[in-house]
Amino acid sequence: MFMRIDHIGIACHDLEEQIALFSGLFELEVVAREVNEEQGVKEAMLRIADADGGGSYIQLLEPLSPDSPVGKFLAKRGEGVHHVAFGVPDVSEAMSKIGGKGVRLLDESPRHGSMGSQIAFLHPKDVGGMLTELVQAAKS
Ligand code: V0V
Ligand code: CO
Repeated sequence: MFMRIDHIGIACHDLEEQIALFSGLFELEVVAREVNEEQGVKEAMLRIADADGGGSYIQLLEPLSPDSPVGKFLAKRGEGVHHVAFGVPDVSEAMSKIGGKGVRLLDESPRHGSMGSQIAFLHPKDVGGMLTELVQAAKS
């Protein structure tokens, strides 16, 4: 079902500061930036690898407000790993397969994600405490 780790999402207070840290430490290039109002984030993707069907990235996330998912996470746990996103060939199919095993889906249908992807989240309490995102990359 999973083809790769698409990205690791990291919550931070200041996106520009965190981009400077990660790109400086690991020599990663910022390949996309977006404000996603629906998800309540300002985010940047730092490329690790390219591949047919989707690459892999670090996603840096700054909340747009304190009551957004990332804002609440920062208040409760501070900066750090927020979610792990797996690349799937078909997000709707993955949602129904995994949902059929009793895992709570946080989205009824796929939503817009970074770089034109289709995304959906699984409840962390049903996945060993890990907020899990499914990603169907945009067709290139
Ligand atoms: C909360 N919990 C987490 C967690 N966030 N556990 C692991 N990782 C996280 N990131 C735990 C929390 O400690 C609580 O456990 C419990 O889940 C309920 O959390 P809560 O603080 O009461 O907060 P809720 O219920 O209001 O929200 C939690 C969920 C929410 C996960 C349901 O954050 C959500 O719907 N997230 C999906 C959307 C999202 O995260 N979007 C931002 C990324 P205890 O304390 O009761 O034991 S956007 C993105 O990645 C994009 C655009 C992209 O990739 O393209
Ligand atoms: Co993400």
